[in-house]
Amino acid sequence: MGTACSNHLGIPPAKGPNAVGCTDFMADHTAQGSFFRLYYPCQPSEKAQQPDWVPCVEYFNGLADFMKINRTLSERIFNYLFGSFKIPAAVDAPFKCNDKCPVVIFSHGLGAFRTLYSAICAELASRGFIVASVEHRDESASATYVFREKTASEKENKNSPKACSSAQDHLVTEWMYYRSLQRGESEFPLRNKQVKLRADECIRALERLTEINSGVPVQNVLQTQFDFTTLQNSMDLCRIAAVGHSFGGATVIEALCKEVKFKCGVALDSWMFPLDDEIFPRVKQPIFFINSEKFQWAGNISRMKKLDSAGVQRKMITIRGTVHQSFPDFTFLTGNWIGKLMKLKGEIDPEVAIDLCNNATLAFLQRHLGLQRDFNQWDPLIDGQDENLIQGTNITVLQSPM
Ligand code: 8U6
Repeated sequence: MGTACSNHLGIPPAKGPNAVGCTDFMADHTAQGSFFRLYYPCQPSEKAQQPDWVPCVEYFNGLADFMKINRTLSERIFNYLFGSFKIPAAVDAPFKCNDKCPVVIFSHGLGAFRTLYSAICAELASRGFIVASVEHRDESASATYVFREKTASEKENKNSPKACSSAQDHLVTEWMYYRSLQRGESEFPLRNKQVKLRADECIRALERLTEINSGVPVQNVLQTQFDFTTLQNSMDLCRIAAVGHSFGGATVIEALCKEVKFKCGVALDSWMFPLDDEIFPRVKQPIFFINSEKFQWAGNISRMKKLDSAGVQRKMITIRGTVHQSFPDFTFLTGNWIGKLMKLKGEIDPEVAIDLCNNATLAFLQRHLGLQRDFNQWDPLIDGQDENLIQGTNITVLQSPM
């Protein structure tokens, strides 16, 4: 990949006490399997290698499709501008076991994929969480891949095409790209079907983690150097949360409804449209809505407020000067002019915004997972107490009778 003019730009390193390791996991190899990037506390090391932020060009092609721009040109531009960024974590570094780690399942937005939220996921891992950032196979990711068995002729042919990641010899990569809405197709049925698939994928990721924790041998289709058996008995499976952005925020709510093992959820600038109205009264776990200033509208907020009920903690804050894309990593990787033009940046310093988001998230997770840590230092953020926060929302909602 190219070398970019990226001197001062980059994904901010995590601020917690642990070094962060990062690996990829896939089981089984089909679209019905589970695929996630795992962030975890690791042993510190001088010579640690950092993983590529965007693992291969197919993801840039997918982003071009999602943005409805020409692939050939954009592949070069994307690769030049963004192709050499690294994630602030160490590839396949050895796991550091201290106490049992609480677990977070992370769900990405429409047209995104598993690697684009590393500033959030790495921060949680540096604070002691094991974080699985799922890559969804519901055709809402810009790009993702599965494997299929080689045909007889492919088995004879020795020079197999260059793959994004190495898998077993008998498998070949098959790419799966974003599916946009067809002409005349109504959106709700598609998004509603997708949000259910997405929730199932979050639950499946949790099942794979549970197996890894119990020491059941689970085969990683990807050939990484990370030894998953070192994660045996490392997880606190009574302390599991779901976190997601945009479509991933809706996924969090659907997943909480379907699986009570999720003890709480954090929905970042959630897009509520994909959800059935029936699920709002059925979700019993605490939910924290962290919104951007620019993205929200009355209809979306009123659906969030439908989750309010007596006896359950539902919190909402808005980060001043943020836009919808203040949560994915792209916000750190362009200059101010381009960033604002492309709506990747708002008025606020993106690092200040992500710190508020991460610290408020940590305080909420401590409160509702019952952690014994120092994240309660950020309790005021949950109630919007900061000059860059608004308690609740900046949107005026005419509350309709429920
Ligand atoms: C502009 C999401 C770029 C860019 C993303 C815009 C986006 C981008 C990279 C793709 C998807 N950050 N998902 C210039 N809009 C690079 C250069 O990569 C985030 C990013 C990011 S999302 C989202 C969902 C829908 C839409 C926009 C973002 O959930 O934040 C529409 C029209 O659907």
